[in-house]
Amino acid sequence: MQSAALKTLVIIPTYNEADNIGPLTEGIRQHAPGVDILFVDDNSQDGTQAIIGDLQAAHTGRVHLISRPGKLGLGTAYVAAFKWGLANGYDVLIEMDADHSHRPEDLAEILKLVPSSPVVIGSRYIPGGGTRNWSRFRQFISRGGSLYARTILGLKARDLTGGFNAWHRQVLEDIDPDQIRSEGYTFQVELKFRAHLAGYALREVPILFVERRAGQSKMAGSIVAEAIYRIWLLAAQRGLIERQVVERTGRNQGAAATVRR
Ligand SMILES: Nc1nc2c(ncn2[C@@H]2O[C@H](COP(=O)(O)OP(=O)(O)OP(=O)(O)O)[C@@H](O)[C@H]2O)c(=O)[nH]1
Ligand SMILES: [Mg+2]
Repeated sequence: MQSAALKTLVIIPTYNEADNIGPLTEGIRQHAPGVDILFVDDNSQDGTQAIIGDLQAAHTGRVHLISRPGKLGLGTAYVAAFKWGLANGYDVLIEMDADHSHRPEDLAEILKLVPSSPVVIGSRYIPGGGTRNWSRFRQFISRGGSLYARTILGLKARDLTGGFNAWHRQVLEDIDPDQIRSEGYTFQVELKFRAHLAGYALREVPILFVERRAGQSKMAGSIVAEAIYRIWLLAAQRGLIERQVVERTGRNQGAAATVRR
């Protein structure tokens, strides 16, 4: 299938990203003119929603907004957006951060692989990928986090915690993200773990992750501690998740792997 034929939605959760979303939208329109954009805003207090309103007026029918009453977290923002995208007939749903950490030029590279790959992961940790403006400590935490999750969960992909990923609608229908209870970085790990258990190959594309230009970082030590515990919880739930996948798809994992590559 040609990528032009695939109706594609880029999902961008926002919490106080007023300075970022205008330039980001322009960058996406330039590098990936075929995609629509869905913002999920959690009642930002810095005027983010007013700017989204301006963007909607400037790009009629191509920019959408889910407005939630308060800061409800990234995981539930993505779940709400996935449901909206599936209900509105999108074939491909892509996660992307608002703070310029994820570059529109890398979105274009991800889109090239989307027609042939049901799951495409933007990866900092394969050749050609990387991070810019990150402290050694932050790099250590992120690399260590992916290695830790890979080892415990038995996944081959190198960048498990990243949130710049593309999903064919069938994958999301098979893995039912609504079942996910993980938050923070583990939400991204659990999406990939579920897709793997459903038999999908996790195809990685190199990306350059750039530290946020504007706005406030929300990284905290408690997030790391939570991730360490939640990966073990996920490993313990492997059997349960496999049963959920079999119930939803009517096929076992081996059969799924054969069907889905
Ligand atoms: N809707 C919504 N968006 C959120 C929430 N928390 C973070 N975001 C957005 O999710 C994206 C990723 O969050 P970031 O805070 O950039 O997370 P990070 O990149 O891991 O860490 P820093 O950039 O260092 O803060 C950004 O676009 C945020 O605005 C939330 O609770 N709700
Ligand atoms: Mg960020």
